Amino acid sequence: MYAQMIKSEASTEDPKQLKEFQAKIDDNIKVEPRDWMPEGYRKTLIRQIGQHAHSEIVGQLPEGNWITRAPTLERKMILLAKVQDEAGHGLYLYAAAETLGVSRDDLTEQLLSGKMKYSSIFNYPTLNWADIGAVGWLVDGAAIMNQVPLQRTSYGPYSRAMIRICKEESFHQRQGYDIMMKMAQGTETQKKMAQDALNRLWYPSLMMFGPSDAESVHSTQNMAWKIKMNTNDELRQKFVDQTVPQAQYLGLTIPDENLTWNEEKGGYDYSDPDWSEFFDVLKGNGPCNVDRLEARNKAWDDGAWVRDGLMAHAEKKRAAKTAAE
Ligand code: BYC
Repeated sequence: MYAQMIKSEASTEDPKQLKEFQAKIDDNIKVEPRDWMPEGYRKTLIRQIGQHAHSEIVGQLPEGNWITRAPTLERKMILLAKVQDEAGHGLYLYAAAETLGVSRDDLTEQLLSGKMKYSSIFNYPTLNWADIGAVGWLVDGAAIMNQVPLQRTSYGPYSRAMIRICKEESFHQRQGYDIMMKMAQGTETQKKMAQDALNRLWYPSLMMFGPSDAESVHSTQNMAWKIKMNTNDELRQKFVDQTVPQAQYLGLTIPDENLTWNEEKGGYDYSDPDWSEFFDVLKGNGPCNVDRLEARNKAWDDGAWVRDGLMAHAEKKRAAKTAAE
């Protein structure tokens, strides 16, 4: 009986179709919404794109927190534009996920109930203005490192969304670095704030790339399907190598005593983040997990009247159209 069950599950997908699908991926032909795809491919994409969309939406919270307290009108306008961009990124990504047969309401419900994840980084607080600089520099910097290769990902709608998103992310990273420059070249207190922000956000930024390759559950299959283009450790290494000279230029110190240039590998040796902290944050125990979900739930409840109004308007229009026919 059990053997039969396994057999019937395994036989639900035609080996010939699976082989043709893999050949298409290997030839770098994009998979489009109406094409046949293995169920595992579809589910994985919904998970990854959904998590990514939620990250963009929740990612507005730590920065939005500082819009009213930005130090100048110019900084306020820039931050406002950046946070609005993140909302737009969330929308492109939800739209890409919807092409896989999941509804946006479904995804939202899973975020609000805590069933679906968003990036661990957004469970850390932004305590002062220097943190806004460090978020733009490090968090958007890490996001770009991960997302530039995703422009070549195998699923067409995701890949096209990533092209648009990456254009905006590089502006985000530069605005963060610009804030850090001002702080690092400012008064002693400002420089201390910049260093303190780097100290607190460095390891959480390294965690954004996911667990080490040895611990990564999905990497092997997702790389074969080209849903993911690099391993977590490859991207983390590239991020460290890119960021160290940027910190040196700012006159700031990366909080890692083991950081040394390794001539042989052509990259820096660095200390791993505390992985027990990472897994704890994923379980919901980070400094801001509860606040973030409460804020999203409140926004959803507060927006009920808008959704009701839109539905009532659509219903009225439909009724008027039917009456006229
Ligand atoms: N946070 O097998 P693995 C942004 C989970 S930037 C939370 O390696 P995978 C933004 C993973 O989901 C951030 N969870 O997984 C920037 C899996 O758990 P489940 C968004 C994480 O998927 C600035 C488990 O750990 N970017 O939005 O192959 C401003 C095992 O990991 C994290 C993206 O989402 C994490 N850091 O690789 C505003 C990019 N890392 O689901 C907004 C697209 C791992 O099995 N995503 N997990 O329970 C990816 O490239 C991949 O999903 C990851 C993880 C590299 C993140």
